[in-house]
Amino acid sequence: MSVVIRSTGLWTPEESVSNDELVACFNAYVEQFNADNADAIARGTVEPLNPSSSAFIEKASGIKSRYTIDKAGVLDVNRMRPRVAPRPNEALALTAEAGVAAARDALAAAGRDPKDVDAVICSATSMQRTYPCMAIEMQDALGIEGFGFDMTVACSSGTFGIVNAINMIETGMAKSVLVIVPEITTPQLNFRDRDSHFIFGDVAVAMLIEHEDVAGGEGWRVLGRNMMTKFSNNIRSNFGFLNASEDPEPEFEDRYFVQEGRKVFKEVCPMVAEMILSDMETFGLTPDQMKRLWLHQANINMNMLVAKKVFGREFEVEEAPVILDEFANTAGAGSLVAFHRHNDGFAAGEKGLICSFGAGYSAGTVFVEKL
Ligand code: CO8
Repeated sequence: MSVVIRSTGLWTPEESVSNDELVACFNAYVEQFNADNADAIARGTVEPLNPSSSAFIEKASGIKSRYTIDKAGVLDVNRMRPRVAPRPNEALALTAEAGVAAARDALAAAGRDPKDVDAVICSATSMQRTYPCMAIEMQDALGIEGFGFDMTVACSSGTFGIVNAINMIETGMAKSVLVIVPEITTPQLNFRDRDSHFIFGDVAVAMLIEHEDVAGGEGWRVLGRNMMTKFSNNIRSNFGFLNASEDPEPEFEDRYFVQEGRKVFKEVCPMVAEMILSDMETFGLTPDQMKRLWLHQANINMNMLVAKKVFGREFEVEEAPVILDEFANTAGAGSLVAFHRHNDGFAAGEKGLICSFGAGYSAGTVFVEKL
């Protein structure tokens, strides 16, 4: 194969929320709810809410903090959602701004001019709007010619975006493609839901994918890639364009992220480990050749399980790096951010795997080798 991951770029919001800050707000909400509903709770007609805990969050998920586009709104007990100022159509959209910053970082890392890029793929869990495409707005802001389009595959948005870029380069449609993954997740999260209020954070990551002919011997050669999907309702959001026409309009809770976390854990881990091992066989690779696994970042315990099954042994933390502590789950961006942050120390020829998994279910693999 003659396709190369040439460089990566990252954008993070300025503000971060610690578990303790998030839990203090959640617990203040619980106290207020239980006080407001004391009579109904005493009559048994309303269930009391239970408090959250930082210790639970860290142990169950590995998350210690998360970036957000608006800390004050998230931590305001009377609001508990980020505050987003509407922008005029003439201004760059919020998610486009995040994506453009990550893309500029990736271009600078490779010393590339926007004119060197042929196409932009914006791939993320949710798009800020349906049209015009976010990718086309970012393409325009960056000054890239050619074309752009949006795509979405929840947590596998990043890897599926990379695979699309690889396919376009292999078929000769493009020599250089920017994959941009702006994951602004906190507005999609119900911060009043104890089971999930801690899970997500905001970030944007970008990857410049090039034909080896123009990559100048730098970057990571793609050795193989695969995509897999299997329908499941265990991670779902019913947010969509039909909401406004539904009578009655769906409740707040139904438009946001909900999951059966335990079921996801049990079903996805074996599915992904099997996929990785089978893909390795297909591409003539073996687990002992994998110096590092940049896995999807939803839950540290999931990653430990998947990595142990893949390696077939105990492993060191740097062999399957975790960014959950700082970023939390960043949906489709997670495995790409892990790669961005932890791809040091590779000699030419050493190999690794970028792998995502999540809602859909969906899973994607991209095997790479350092040039
Ligand atoms: N504080 C304290 N205790 C709690 C809390 C809390 N916040 N929440 C639950 N508990 C309690 C429960 O009540 C339960 O108590 P009991 O045993 O008395 O019933 C106990 O803790 C254990 O609860 P769980 O069994 O639910 O806890 P788990 O150990 O399973 O951990 C997790 C919960 C962390 C959710 C875990 O199941 C998990 O991470 N599973 C995998 C989830 C996953 O990978 N999901 C992928 C989602 S990401 C994705 O696909 C992208 C979708 C698009 C996102 C779009 C952006 C928003």
